[in-house]
Amino acid sequence: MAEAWTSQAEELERRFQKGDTRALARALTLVESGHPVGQALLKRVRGQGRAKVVGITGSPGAGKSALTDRLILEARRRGERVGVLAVDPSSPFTGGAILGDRIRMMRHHQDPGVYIRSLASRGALGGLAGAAVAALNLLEAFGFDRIFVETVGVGQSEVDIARVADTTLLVLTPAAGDAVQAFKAGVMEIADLFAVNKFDLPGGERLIQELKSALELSPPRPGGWRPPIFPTVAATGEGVEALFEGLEAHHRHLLEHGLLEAHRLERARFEVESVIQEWGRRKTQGAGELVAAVARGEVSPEEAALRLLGPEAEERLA
Ligand SMILES: Nc1nc2c(ncn2[C@@H]2O[C@H](COP(=O)(O)OP(=O)(O)OP(=O)(O)O)[C@@H](O)[C@H]2O)c(=O)[nH]1
Ligand SMILES: [Mg+2]
Repeated sequence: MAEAWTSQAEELERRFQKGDTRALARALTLVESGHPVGQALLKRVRGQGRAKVVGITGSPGAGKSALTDRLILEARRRGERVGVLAVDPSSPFTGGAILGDRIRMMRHHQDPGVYIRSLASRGALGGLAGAAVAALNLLEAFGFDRIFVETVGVGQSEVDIARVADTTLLVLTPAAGDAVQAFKAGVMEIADLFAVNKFDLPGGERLIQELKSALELSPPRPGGWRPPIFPTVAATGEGVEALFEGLEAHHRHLLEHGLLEAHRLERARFEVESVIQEWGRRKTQGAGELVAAVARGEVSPEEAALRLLGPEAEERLA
């Protein structure tokens, strides 16, 4: 069995390295399901390639996919090869969003310089799953110049995406409640840039003013970066070129201040934490007796955790 896997992995890697997108698709499926062949491939190609990774987050229906679609066009105009990950795209508000994403981004399907993938994976605590970051690493190793990662900003996922991406774009709309959402502790701070999308609707100017005042009060960013605000109409593409320039400016800022490496370290830290969390959850599910002993006060939670994940636990994790 193991031998069959090895040769499968070798064949897949050969095609992957040649730039075969079907091999990429297969690899993503294997990685997402945690299959050993996927893990083996990822281990070998990891660290190849260097993409500008842009996280795009915001409340459901803010226009993240429509804006991503426009940003892809802009990136292509500049000759970049683009990978897109839409993580957990189904939203309770817009419903059927995976289909919506497909339709919105359909025009790129004939373009060999664009690869779009939806992932229906969510982490244990509602944040970004480790599998999504593994998929991102695969896309990067495949050699894309730019990777957009769209996540719905509900709960933990917008904070997670900021740990994983180099540049985080928060998409807001003039719609009631959106500004309140943005002002929630933690969300303002994660955005490197803001897009006030649906600027064709009333209330856009006011939202920009509110954001500006809030930003003046927020703590300074590394290297003195001040998050810019871009009005956009994703439906028509208005403002998207300026927004793209903003993404580029942030990337240059990261380079000039030596901050890119810090972002990569943070992504790796996030991945290790995700693995610990996932293993912990899996092991704890199968440890009813031990958990009961903790409940009775016979074993401390720390002792239990050590028994489940300590040195002897490694072989039992397989
Ligand atoms: N008026 C207006 N409508 C827009 C604009 N951008 C997007 N929309 C519409 O807003 C709706 C949601 O757009 P999406 O791009 O699917 O939004 P999303 O943020 O990706 O949504 P989820 O992935 O479901 O969270 C669609 O009906 C779009 O046509 C805009 O600039 N102006
Ligand atoms: Mg979407």
